[in-house]
Amino acid sequence: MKSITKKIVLLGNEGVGKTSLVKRFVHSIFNDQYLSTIGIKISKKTIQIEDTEVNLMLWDIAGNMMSKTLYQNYLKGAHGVFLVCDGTRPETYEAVIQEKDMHINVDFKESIAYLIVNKSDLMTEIDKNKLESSKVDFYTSAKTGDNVEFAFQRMAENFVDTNT
Ligand SMILES: Nc1nc2c(ncn2[C@@H]2O[C@H](COP(=O)(O)OP(=O)(O)OP(=O)(O)O)[C@@H](O)[C@H]2O)c(=O)[nH]1
Ligand SMILES: [Mg+2]
Repeated sequence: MKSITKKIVLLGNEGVGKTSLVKRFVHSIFNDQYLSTIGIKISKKTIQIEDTEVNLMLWDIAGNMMSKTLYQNYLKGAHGVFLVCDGTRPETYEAVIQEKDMHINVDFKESIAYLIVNKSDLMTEIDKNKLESSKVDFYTSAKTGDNVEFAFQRMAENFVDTNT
């Protein structure tokens, strides 16, 4: 079997659920407690797509790092970027839209960037109407697990050349 290794970075403000998404995807667990990430945490999960083993290196970057220039370094060599916001906090959505349009799509053009609106389990119709749905790639809930595996799977599929 073919084996490839890809780096995926998760970005977004504090408390939007980046660590929770990784834990849900990698370990199938969820915790209501909020333990802010310090710096960066790297996790690994291997999934199989067709005849390819895809090793995903997941770089979970603390939200409070986003204001610091140091965090640019962590993006280097990223094959994929998940920009994560909290669907109940519009300011976190504005922040990732800005980050995606002004920075990721400009300085990291070669990486695939997806926008995730997390905490869909808490979202009301009013919350949904505040977001421009055309800019959203996935609505997820790390709590219920809704769409989480699907989002990572979709990302991984980009890395696999299905013609070979
Ligand atoms: N209801 C609900 N709560 C969530 C969801 N995802 C995360 N949370 C909660 O939101 C809080 C923050 O989650 P984290 O995963 O720690 O957020 P983070 O983005 O890693 O935060 P930083 O590490 O500070 O950048 C925790 O209390 C989680 O339990 C979700 O989909 N639904
Ligand atoms: Mg975290």
